[in-house]
This record gives sequence, structure tokens and C-alpha cells, in this order.
Amino acid sequence: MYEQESFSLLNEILVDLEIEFKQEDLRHFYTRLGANFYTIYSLFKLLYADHADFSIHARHLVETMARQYINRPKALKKLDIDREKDHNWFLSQQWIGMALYCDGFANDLKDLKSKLHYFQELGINLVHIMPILKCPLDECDGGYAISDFRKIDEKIGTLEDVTTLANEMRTQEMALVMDVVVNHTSYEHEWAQRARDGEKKYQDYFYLFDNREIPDMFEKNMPEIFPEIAPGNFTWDEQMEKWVMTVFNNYQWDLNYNNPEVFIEMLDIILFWANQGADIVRLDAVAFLWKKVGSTCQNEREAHLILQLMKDCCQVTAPGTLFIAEAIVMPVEIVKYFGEDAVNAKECEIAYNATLMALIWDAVATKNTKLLYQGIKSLPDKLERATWLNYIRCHDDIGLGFDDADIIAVGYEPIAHRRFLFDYYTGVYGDSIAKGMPFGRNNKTGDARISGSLASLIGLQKGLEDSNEADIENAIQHILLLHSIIMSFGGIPLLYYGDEIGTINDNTYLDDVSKANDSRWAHRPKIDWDKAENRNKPGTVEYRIFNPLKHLISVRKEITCFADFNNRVLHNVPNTHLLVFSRFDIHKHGHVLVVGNFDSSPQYLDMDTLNKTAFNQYGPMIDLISKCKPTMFKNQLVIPPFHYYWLVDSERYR
Ligand code: OTU
Repeated sequence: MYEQESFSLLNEILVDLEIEFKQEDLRHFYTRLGANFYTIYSLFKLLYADHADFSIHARHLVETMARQYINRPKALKKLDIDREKDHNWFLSQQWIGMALYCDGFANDLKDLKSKLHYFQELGINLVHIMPILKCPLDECDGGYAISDFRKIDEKIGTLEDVTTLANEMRTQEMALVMDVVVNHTSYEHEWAQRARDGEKKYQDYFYLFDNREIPDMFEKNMPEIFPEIAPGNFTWDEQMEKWVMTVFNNYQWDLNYNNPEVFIEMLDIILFWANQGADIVRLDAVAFLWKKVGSTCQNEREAHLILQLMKDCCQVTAPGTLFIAEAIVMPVEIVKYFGEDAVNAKECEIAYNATLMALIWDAVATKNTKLLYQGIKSLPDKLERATWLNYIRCHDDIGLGFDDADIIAVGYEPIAHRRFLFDYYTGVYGDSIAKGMPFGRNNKTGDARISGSLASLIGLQKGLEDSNEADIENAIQHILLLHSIIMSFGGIPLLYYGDEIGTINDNTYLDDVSKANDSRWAHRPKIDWDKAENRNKPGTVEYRIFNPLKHLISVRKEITCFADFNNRVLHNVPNTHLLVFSRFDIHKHGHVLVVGNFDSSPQYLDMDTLNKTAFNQYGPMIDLISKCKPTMFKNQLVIPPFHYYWLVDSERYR
């Protein structure tokens, strides 16, 4: 869009830039800047108009984008152009992700590079390496308390190791995901240190208060994120004699996005990582970016404007780089992080499907799919050119983030139902086979979350401890069922490292005082590579999980119906133990019927009850996973305990 005011400012800025960057070929940069500048200017103005030095900041913003464009390696500039052409590249069913800690999966970055063959073997081609930057020694929050956004933790490697790894991954056609922790720094970060030393400029980077007056006002509406280990949202700093806003741990200082320089610094860091070869940047805790007295300080409109502005600026410098929104918030709020419009108000292309994750755990505990159906139905539609990260476990706890209205709609009472789930997963309820731990219990609100690895929560750990083969087999089937769902639902499946070989809780964190009070460490394993070798030994648990998973992945990659174009139809079926949906191929009119049984006994599905309006009828079917005909009695499909099918019309299949 052409608009005079913004373009006259841009002209002024460009005159100076041209002098500075004379020899550079800025053609693509200028074209993209021209296309996005009016929006960038408008958003920047919406957020920062009342700053006296508004045009100086605007100039600094454009300069930052230009400088990082010039720094951008040639190969990545070429990739940008390729991806502009193939702009739906990330919606393809070919992508399969895994999230991991570098020093848990491997020893360090070099070692990780030497293990890329493991991903190739399983079929993983998108790898999220969780934060590997410098943190305070014993106060790191699993890497999310960052002391220097450009310095790799010495134990893990160097910046050169990252670029070498990124280059190697690119040649192997793998995508690299890296974090930018946009909401906070650690107290050890240079900005925090200079603020402590009294530099006004850096004190303005954070939320600092001389007394409790404003903090107390904030506290009225702000929930506590880590109520047990870090109660309250402010921490007294002795040196400054000020209260610092610390929403997460008391060593994590919240950045003040009211300050345009904070925005520019963080944009610069995002572009820096895009230039090191991150194909996708995971933006941590995005719901928290804007603080307002009288609000929960989550999901504020300005937080969305900041993300739109980050996206628009990133499109100018590194348009091939995508964003993941890490917003573990209520279902209606999560989808907003895709933005309001795929072109005019885009935010992040990808978001964690925390809703599906929590719903899956509900179905596991209850052995029925009532809430799962209700929750999926309530999931608002997402934008075009947007996709989910579908996951079962990650490095964090499981929050029971369902909508109360959904819980009520299926006949449960919200408090009692959440209590049941919590008791079930912490092994307290009846004959529960789960071995999870409580996390983030809040006595004031009654809220509680759950830690524990997939294998431990689903009963594999108990089965192994009891040497009960039937329980082991059930748990393995269950693990595969859940993966069959995240692989067919629509979006990028994101596996969690260790789950592919059935890794159980690791309680050694209890011996480390810096970790003992945070049960999330139980499911951040150090991979035992001798055990992982068992994946080649028939009969072992590792073999029985790894190989079927590998097969599921390879089958998924072949099924174009599984690409994510909002092409899913959910079937309401009378049997409440089943999850049944169809996925369509928007080009070839083919379709796959996904059926999963969440119960421990066999279930049947009356094929007549399926909504047939969208397709003719179900003739003879074949399961794409086993390549066999499923068991049928007349028109009734039989689904063994914890079993799953990806069914197609056998006529078409040939
Ligand atoms: C994120 O977490 C990270 O994934 C956590 O590992 C960090 O501790 C945290 O940020 C602080 O950097 O912000 O939007 O319930 O789900 O804290 C949600 C805990 C987050 C996490 C929540 C989450």
C-alpha cells in the first residue's frame, strides 16, 4: 500500500542507508520493504507513537533490517526466493519433527551432528533444538533464562558448530528450529547487569518499581506461572533497591516492550538466528509480551501487534524464516497467534496445538473420546497458510487447559474432572497405572499440572516394573495410537526425544539442588545410546516402539491427504471410545478414514453411522499402515484395544 506520510519518512531513511550501504545489492530488500513498509510503520506507530524520538527509532528499525539483510548468507537468500515460490512448503505431510535438548540427545553440537543419521533412520526431518545459549550456572530454567542471546553455552559448543550443523542439515533436506526467548532475559544478561549498575537506558529495558504500589496493583489480576518455585510476579533486587517484574522464575526478568529499543533489539536477535540458518524460530511465551495493570498480562492486543510487527519485519529481511508461537493458553486464544489475516495481519505460521495435546491425555485417562470430540469441535478454524504442531509430550508439564464449557457440555463437573485427571496421572486414583508427578500446584486456585514422560504416564514404566507383558503390550499400543493421531490430524507432528524408544522418567534430577524442585526435569532425559541400540533387537521395548513408529512416519509421508489444508471432517459416531475422522486430498478427491480406539477392549464401528454426504460409500477397505483388510463383520468394523487404522477404499488404492 502507498501512503504519503510513511513513504516520506522511508525516503529520508533510505537516503542515509544508501550512503552507508552503497555497494550492496539491496534489490530484493527494497522490494520487500516497499511492500511491507506501510504496515510496519502503522504498527510501529500504534505501539510507539508517543515516544519523543519516534522517527529516530523508526530509522533504527529499518537500519536493523537492512544490516541483517546484508549479513544474510547467500545460500539463505536463495532459499528465501525458493520459499517465496513454494510458500506452502511447511504444510506438506512430508514434515516430521522432533524436539530435543542438545545435551540430552547428544553430548554437544558436534556430537548431535554426528547423530543426524538417527533422524534419517526414523524419518525425522525437522529438528527443534531447545535453547543452547549461555545461562546462569544453577538458574537456567532448562535454557530459558538467557544471559547472552548470541553466545552458545561453552559446554555445548560454538556459534560455528551451529552454522556447520545448519548447513549439513540443509544439505540433508532437514529443517532446523531454534528458540528466541522473547519475553525475558536472565538477571545475568548485560542489560540486566547495566540496569543494576544504575544505567537509566537499561533500566528502561525492564519493568522496575521503587515500591510495591504498582506491583500490588498488577498482582491483583496476574496469575502465578510457577506458584510453588516462584510465587508472585515481582522480585526485590537488593542492588537496585527496586522490584523487578519476574513473571516466570525470579531470575527471569521480563522485557519491557513499551520501549521501542527493546523491540528492535529482539528483532535483531530473531534475524541473527535466522541468519545462522534457523529455518523456523520458536518464539517463547508470546502470550506474555504486553503487560497492563488490571489485566492478566496475557493475550493482550498489543502482544499480537508486536508479533505482527516482528513478522512483517522478518519478511523483509528473511522471508523464508517461519515463526512458531509458543502460547500455551486457552483454545480460543491460541488460534489468534496465527494472526487475523494471512496477508494483512499475519503473526506466526505455526503454533503448538496445546489443546489437542491436553485432550488426548483426557481420552487416555478416561478411555473415552467425549471431551476430545467436544474440544476438537470447539477448536476455532485457523487461517490459511497456518499449521499446528501436534504433540503428545514436550519438555514442559501438561496443563489441563480445556474450556470449562466443553467439560460441562460432555457431562463432567470442571473442578472434579480436573482433579480426577490430576490424581490419575500422579498415580493416586484407584488402580491408575500412570507414574507422573505434580507440577505447579497452586493452593490458592486449586490449579495443578502434571510432569512425566510419555512412557511413564501411559503405564509402560509400571508394566516394566511389574514385568507384566500384557500391560507392556497395551502401553506400547497406546503409545503408537497417540502417534497415529498426531501424524494424521493435520499439522506437523512433533515427537519428543526419547519417546520413540519408550524412555521412562529419570529421577536423578532429585539429586541436583538446582533442579530438585522442578519435576519437569523428570522428562528431560539423557539418552542411553546402548539402550537405543535395542531398536535393532526384535522383542525389546525399544524395537517394538521404534520400528512401528518409523513405519507410521514413512506411510504418512506418502499420503497427500495428510497435508494440512484444513481438510479434515470429524465423524460423530455412537461409540464413545473411538476417534474417527476423514482427511481429504484437495486435489485428487481421495480420502483417508482415521479410526482410533482409546479403550482397552475391542470396539466396533457401524460404518452406516458415518456421515456419507462427503463421499459415496465405504466399499472394501484397506488399512494403509498394515496394508491388510481390517476385520469386518458385515458393515461393522472391528478395532482391537488401543488400535488405529488409516483406511482407504481398496479399489482406489490399487
Ligand atoms: C515456556 O513455557 C517454556 O517452554 C518453558 O520451558 C519455560 O520455563 C517458560 O516458557 C519460561 O521461559 O510460557 O506460554 O506451564 O507451559 O511456562 C506458555 C509452563 C509458557 C509452561 C509455560 C510456557
